[in-house]
Amino acid sequence: APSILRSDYVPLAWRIDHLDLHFNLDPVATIVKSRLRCVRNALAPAAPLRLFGEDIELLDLTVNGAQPAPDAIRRTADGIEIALEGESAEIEIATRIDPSANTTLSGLYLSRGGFFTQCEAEGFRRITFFPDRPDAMTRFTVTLEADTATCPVLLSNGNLIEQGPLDGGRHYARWEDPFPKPSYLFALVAANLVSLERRVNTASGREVLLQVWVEDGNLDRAGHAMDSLIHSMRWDEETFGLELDLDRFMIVAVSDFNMGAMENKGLNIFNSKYVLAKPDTATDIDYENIESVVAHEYFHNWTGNRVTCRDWFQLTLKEGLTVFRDQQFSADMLGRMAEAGGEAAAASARAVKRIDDVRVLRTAQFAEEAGPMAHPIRPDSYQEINNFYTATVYEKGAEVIRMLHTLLGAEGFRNGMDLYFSYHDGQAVTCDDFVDCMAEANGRDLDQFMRWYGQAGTPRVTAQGRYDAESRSYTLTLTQHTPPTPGQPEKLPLVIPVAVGLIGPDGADLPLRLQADNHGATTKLIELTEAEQSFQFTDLDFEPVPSLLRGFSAPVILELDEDDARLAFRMAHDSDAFNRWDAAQRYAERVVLALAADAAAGRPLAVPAAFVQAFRALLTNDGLDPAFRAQAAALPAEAYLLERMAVADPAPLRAALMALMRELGGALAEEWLTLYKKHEVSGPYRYHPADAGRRALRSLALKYLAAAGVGEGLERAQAQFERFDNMTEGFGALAALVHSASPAREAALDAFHRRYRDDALVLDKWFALQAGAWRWDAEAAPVLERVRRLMEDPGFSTENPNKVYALLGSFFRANPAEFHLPDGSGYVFWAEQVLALDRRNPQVASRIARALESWRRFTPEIRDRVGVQLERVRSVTGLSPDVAEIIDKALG
Ligand code: HT7
Ligand code: ZN
Repeated sequence: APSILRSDYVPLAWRIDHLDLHFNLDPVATIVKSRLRCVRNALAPAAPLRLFGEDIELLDLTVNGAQPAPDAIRRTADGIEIALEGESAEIEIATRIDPSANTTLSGLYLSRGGFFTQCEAEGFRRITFFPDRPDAMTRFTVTLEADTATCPVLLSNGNLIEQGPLDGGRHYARWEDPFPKPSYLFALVAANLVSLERRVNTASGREVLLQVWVEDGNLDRAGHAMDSLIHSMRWDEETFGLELDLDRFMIVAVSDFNMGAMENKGLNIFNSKYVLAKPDTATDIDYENIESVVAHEYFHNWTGNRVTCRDWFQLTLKEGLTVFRDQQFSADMLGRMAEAGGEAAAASARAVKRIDDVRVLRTAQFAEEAGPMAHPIRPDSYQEINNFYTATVYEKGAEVIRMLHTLLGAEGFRNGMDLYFSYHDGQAVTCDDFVDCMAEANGRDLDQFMRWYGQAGTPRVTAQGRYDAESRSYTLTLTQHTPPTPGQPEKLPLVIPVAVGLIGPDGADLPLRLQADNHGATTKLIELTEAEQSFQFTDLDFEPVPSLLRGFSAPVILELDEDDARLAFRMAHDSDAFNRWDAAQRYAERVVLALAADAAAGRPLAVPAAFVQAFRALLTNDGLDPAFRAQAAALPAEAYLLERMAVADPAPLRAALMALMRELGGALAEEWLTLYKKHEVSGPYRYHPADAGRRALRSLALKYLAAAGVGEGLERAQAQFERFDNMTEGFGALAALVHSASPAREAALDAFHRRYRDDALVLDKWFALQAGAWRWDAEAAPVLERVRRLMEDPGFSTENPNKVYALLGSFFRANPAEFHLPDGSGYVFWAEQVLALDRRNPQVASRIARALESWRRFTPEIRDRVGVQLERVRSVTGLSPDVAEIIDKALG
């Protein structure tokens, strides 16, 4: 497919200042009538009106009430062009669509008998012909007509202005959205739903109606989403002075959805996974995810909807900024909840959130940037925009915004945001517009900073320190280098904020005096702007241990030459919780990779005693919050470790991880059991970081004990599984049993299935757990056999994205050793599944296809086998542009 280039942007020749939409909803033949008021854009080159349309049938089209002359209208590959005269025109269009045949879940589709839409990025053109691009801002009026019995609830964006019965058992509702918006923010829902409602006042005293719409029977699972929405509203008022601008705000849960959720104006549509929660079906992590996704979509109302993107290359303008906002919100919420346990508990809860966010970045985004899909947070080209809702655009984009926040300070950042809204409210703008506001509000030149938007690749920062006893000074020399990425051989130096601390021999932070200033703080922000720079710290009586990039102050790989003793020292003393965790991860990574090398060479695997010692010290340090200890004692993700291997080789890596878990479980069995007993949570379940931290540490203890086959550990897991009253503990115990050689694991899986077979979201956990399972029992069959069998389970369906991600996604992404079995069976299965999925739902197929994009990093044996399957997929005719782009780039 041809590439679309950022440099090809041309403004719209015609603006649509109003759109009147009328839907006669029918599962197989929905008629959509639209009336567009078009106005010539004097600032753009003259051109015909360009309307996009895809997979829809044109029934009728008039211009100013008449049939257009045949030569005034032209069908194009992606729609219609209409030559218009004068300064304005009214176009009326009728189209027919078949929602029942729409398996892509983009445009108008059916889910469990209801009608739902998903229009970002280019789904609106699958509903009617329209200038379906984000800079076409239009006022919408929408009328919905549907069968009253099957679709008693009719929703769209904005305010409900009229509703009533119609003949033939049908009814209608008319909605008006007072704010101009691009078509990607349009939504409708016509279904049989019930709502949880709250009326609250905004900061300025306006009463607004909040609704969470779910299927009947799920109202008892809607409360947490509602609370999260109210908390989000308050936070945006307090933090950014941003208020809800509508009288009504709705969240709707749907079971079939390609992504997490969608910020349609006033009518957010959510994957039910990010709405529904009650203690016996949702884990602490589910609760946390719901809070952050509800917040994310709500925050888009300002960062995305009121100010939107000029074109899709600017996607990070709304996504990076909104992810940063949801991360800050969650950190504040967790910190606030934890405050009851004191200031240190609050700080620790925030640090744990930061660690979670960085884990995602380092695992998913670093890998993306090291592979054939590498792109800057603002890409220069794409073939299929749906492939660019990536970890780079979202997570690295959020890190870039975070760096602005760090460099400008909270107040400077807020001033920049205020200016952004004052200049651009109601507009579709670019990333430059945003950074310009930050620069202007702070009187700061951010030209060099803009390179973060255009350069792909994870920068490497190396550090070298030299202590001079005579001058009592310490010189830190930092260098930066960004490796080449596809299409970008050369990189320029970036602005990299590096938060630095220096630790004294007793483990306490030293006051920092940088030459030419005298602050004496213990963490100092330095700005690395050149390829190499030195910074001198003075008044130091000893050689310090540097603690760099505190809080992960920039999205870079920090290359440090630290020996084991120094890592153990920082594990024990670094006052920065993030860096303390990072020291533990670095040490664990070093140990695992050395064990993997031993496994590959057929040498015996022996875990260094010094590591076990450092690990024990951290684990048993009761001064540290349990949630933090659970983070620090969890080994780095397997996918991350594969990236860190010079040549990715899943089998020896898995052998190394198993050996290390067995050793840590067995050697520290007493410690794990003590921790398990000591951190029991009493009282009814509540979603709270203090309780969640205790549960996380106990689940981890069970996991290590079960891995090592410690009898008492397995008994405790079994007992916890038999008597749980919340899903976090139930699933934690089940996961421990499944990740063991214990024969009890199959019975536990069966019992869980019997109990939850009719609960789709819980069943997803059951699928994911088995697809990601390790073979602790050497006699067990390959996991692929189980995955194939589970595809036959009545609860599984390839038509539901959550099921596909849970079973197939977990197998391909979370189980590298089983996916990459030497017989190549995993790749044949992968190709079969990608091709089958692509015929129904290209977006889902493309996500699954991406599991093999980094294949060139693997061993020659693996590369040979994967290459054959990639070629097999490429050779199939009728491949979607989504999958074709991934395969072309992978093979490229
Ligand atoms: N802005 C939303 C993106 C989204 C999406 C994109 C492509 C295909 C389907 C989709 N569903 C939602 C989600 C968000 O970032 O808030
Ligand atoms: Zn978003």
